[in-house]
Amino acid sequence: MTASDESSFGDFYQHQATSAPGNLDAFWMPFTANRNFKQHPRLLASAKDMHYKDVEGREILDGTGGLWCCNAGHSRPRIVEAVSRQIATMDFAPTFQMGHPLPFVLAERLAAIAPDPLKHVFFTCSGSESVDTALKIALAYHRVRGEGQRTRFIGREKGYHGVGFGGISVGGMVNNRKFFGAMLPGVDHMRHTLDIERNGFSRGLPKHGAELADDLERLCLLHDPSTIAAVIVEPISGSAGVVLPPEGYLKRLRDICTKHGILLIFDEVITGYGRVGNAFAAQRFGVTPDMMTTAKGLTNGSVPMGAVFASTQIHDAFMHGPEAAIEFFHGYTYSGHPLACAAALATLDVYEEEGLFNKAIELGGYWEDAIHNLKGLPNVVDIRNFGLIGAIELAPRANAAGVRAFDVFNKCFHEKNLLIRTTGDIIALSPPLILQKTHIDEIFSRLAEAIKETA
Ligand code: PXG
Repeated sequence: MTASDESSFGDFYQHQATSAPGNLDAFWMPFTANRNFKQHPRLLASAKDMHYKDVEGREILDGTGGLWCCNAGHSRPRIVEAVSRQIATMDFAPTFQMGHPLPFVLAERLAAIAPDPLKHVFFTCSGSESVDTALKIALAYHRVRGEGQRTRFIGREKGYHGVGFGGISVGGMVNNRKFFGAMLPGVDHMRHTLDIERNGFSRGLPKHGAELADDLERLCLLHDPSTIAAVIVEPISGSAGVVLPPEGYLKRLRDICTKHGILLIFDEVITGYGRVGNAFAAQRFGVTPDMMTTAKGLTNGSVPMGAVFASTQIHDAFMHGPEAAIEFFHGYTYSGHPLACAAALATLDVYEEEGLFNKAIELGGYWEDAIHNLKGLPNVVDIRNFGLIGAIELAPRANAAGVRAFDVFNKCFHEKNLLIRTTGDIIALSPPLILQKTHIDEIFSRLAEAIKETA
């Protein structure tokens, strides 16, 4: 890029920033209060390591890793170079009845960091597609084995599994469901595990609630286990405001699934790639599912990509019948896209070289102490943490749910130069794993000020 290119980009962003709100109208923004945003835009223009810069050049500390995805920090040269090189070499290649080396190389690298026996990888373009892919694999797996009557899925209240029809059906966030009709048939839900009364201000995993896994036994009694294809849960749910699994809960779910021949899917879209220490939460918690859905940190957020990990047993069940026949009628034009593969391979190099899968363990204690220091600030009703994830729950204002946290979010962005994320009245934090203790201090001192200054 030449100097004049750079300045014209600067002008471009400047122009955007000062545009009349009407000019921002064409982009119908996702999961955004569009009219409010367009009155008071928050526009980012560049990013490097732990920081964004907004269109006015103000440096903003990233407390959210973009949207839980930039685990290695922003615009890492190795990833930039890999993607640049790849687009100049081969922009696209089909993976339907054709191939190119990159997705094979990447799948092998991923299989090497995944828990046994999750050694087969199906590529998608997002977390939502990963979830729908895993649900379809589950149905088809049972069918190819002669158990086609297993058609039900079990999700969980407060679950978030993206926005496809499969994902919202097994998901448990009411606003993501209520507008969209009947969704998939044959889905039931377990109760969520958030219990502030018993577990408020827990450090790490909450002590109470492993018995909530027995909801699955009840649903097995209600529907008969032979009708259930799969259970899908996030090891830690993110979007609903960081809901942690009580100690022993995930192991209990695993045992019930195994007992009844039900597949267990961990949706690791936010917990994967080092967010909680180890490559995946499955490893950190010592509980192995039959499939894992991932995205986000896979490419450090740089190029859209998702990956579904399936066990050898699942994969091999499809590899029967005539050799010239397609075994699984599913895939995306961009499954194994060259740019995404190049980005993911470079990302894995950075994770490995910098030991980033250990950071959430190395810094977890410091992070935990720092976030729990916010106890006692005005309106703080709970604090939750695990790995390099944190949540601060605020009391809602009367008749104005979500507004208090949104005010804190705006204050952080505009006045404290800190990017946080809120859902309802919960502040969620998921910083890049490259952060240092000084960044942790900065995040929580700026956030504490914002909470104190917000009525
Ligand atoms: N599963 C889980 C567990 C997720 O967290 C998805 C699936 C869907 O991924 P895609 O790539 O289709 O968006 C997600 C996405 C937030 C937030 O702030 C979380 C997500 C996306 C946007 C915001 O909590 N998670």
